Amino acid sequence: MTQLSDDFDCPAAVAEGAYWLPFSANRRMKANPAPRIIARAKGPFYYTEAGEELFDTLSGLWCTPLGHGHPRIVEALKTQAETLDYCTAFQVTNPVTVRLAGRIAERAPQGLNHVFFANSGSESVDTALKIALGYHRLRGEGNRFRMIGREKGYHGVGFGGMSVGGIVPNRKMFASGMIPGVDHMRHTHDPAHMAFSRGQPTWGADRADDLERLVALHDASTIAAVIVEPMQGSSGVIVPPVGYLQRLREICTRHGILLIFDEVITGFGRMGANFAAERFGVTPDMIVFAKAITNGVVPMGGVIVSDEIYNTFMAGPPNAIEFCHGYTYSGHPLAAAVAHAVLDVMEEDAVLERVRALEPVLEEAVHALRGLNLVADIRNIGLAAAIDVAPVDGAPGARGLSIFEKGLESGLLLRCTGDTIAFGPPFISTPEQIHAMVDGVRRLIQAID
Ligand code: PXG
Ligand code: PLP
Repeated sequence: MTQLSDDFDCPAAVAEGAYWLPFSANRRMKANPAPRIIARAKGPFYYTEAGEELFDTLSGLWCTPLGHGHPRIVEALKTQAETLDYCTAFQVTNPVTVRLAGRIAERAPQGLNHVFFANSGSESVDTALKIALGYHRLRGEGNRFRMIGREKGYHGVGFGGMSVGGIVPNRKMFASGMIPGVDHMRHTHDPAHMAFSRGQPTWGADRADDLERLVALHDASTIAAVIVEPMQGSSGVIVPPVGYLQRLREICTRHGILLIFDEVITGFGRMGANFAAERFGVTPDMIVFAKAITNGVVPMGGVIVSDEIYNTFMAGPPNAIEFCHGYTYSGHPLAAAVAHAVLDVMEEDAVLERVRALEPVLEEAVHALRGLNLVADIRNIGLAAAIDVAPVDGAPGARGLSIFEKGLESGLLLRCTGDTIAFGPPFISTPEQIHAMVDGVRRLIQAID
């Protein structure tokens, strides 16, 4: 099966450096590559070249919730590759992709009925921002060009996404390339008021009033859209306070500002619902999705837009291209076929019910670490949780890195950003696997205390 000869020395090749890893400490990895080279995966486990089994604590990068090597998905991929492996996306289409748009719209909140496909979260975010600009321009409100993001937000790495994003290391190197007119609301994480919250914190809804402050500063007539992750994933599972998203929705509606939910992590089950919009009872004007829609098997992302937005674009001259935007691989048939299999599995195996049943298991497990010396905060919602480990004075991130590396030696592939450990276990995890994952992390934290 493999195209690699048996004598390919992967650790040596990594150390040599032809491959530049994304978002990675390349030199640290090159110093000791072997434990980090994954050879295969099955269900909720990875296996290293050396044969070590690693529990996939973040479902890939939040993208493989149905586990690896799912037979239904593999079958769909093979069949589609034999039937239609690629289809031009501009001016023609194919039934697999068309049907998928309908199935996604059926699962989206009422009124969000139109899907534009891209191939990653980053592309999908930039697509949503461009739709917002186009929408206002078509309505004769071209002065609405500002985008409002939020501190600690992650919206990918495109120029638009990094500009509305609020993660400092992702911004500072590229500060000169930020798109103009972006401002940021404050984030909602304040341990003084909400440490060790289970589910939604009760404090913090009025952080949404920050949007009113920015509207007063810039004037609503200059603001196109507000983009937020309903639950901030990358910056460590920051859960929206009760009433916060509702208040954002009210303010946006009052001022004619589009509300975009970036559901790249929360979409397709992570919150125990198809979308966080449903879980939190707030309907945005656009939903950005990616990741879980294809279980990570083939890249796909997209934007679900309201009838109002779609109809605004569809009102021009009948033969005109309404939206001069799209990707060579938009709506790729292999990705679409895989997405159908994902939606089939989610329905037939009652996956959302399973996530809802696992939510209290994960909640109990992680909050049991409260009281450990180094644990500063614990948060959870849906099948997502995070633990903040107190940083070493003068060396932020050192404990996180140490926990990550020790995890590899004890059967856990962990996601540590800074000193925060995030958990997004596969939906197919057993309660025992979730307890074992958290117990493993308990031992790792105790070991560095
Ligand atoms: N929006 C959100 C909310 C995301 O979480 C993106 C956009 C960008 O998607 P792409 O497919 O372009 O990477 C993301 C991606 C982590 C982690 O450790 C999270 C992401 C990616 C990698 C790691 O939490 N989110
Ligand atoms: N660069 C060049 C030279 C291209 O021809 C294209 C697409 O035709 C792109 C970039 C964009 O690639 P994609 O459509 O895969 O985003």
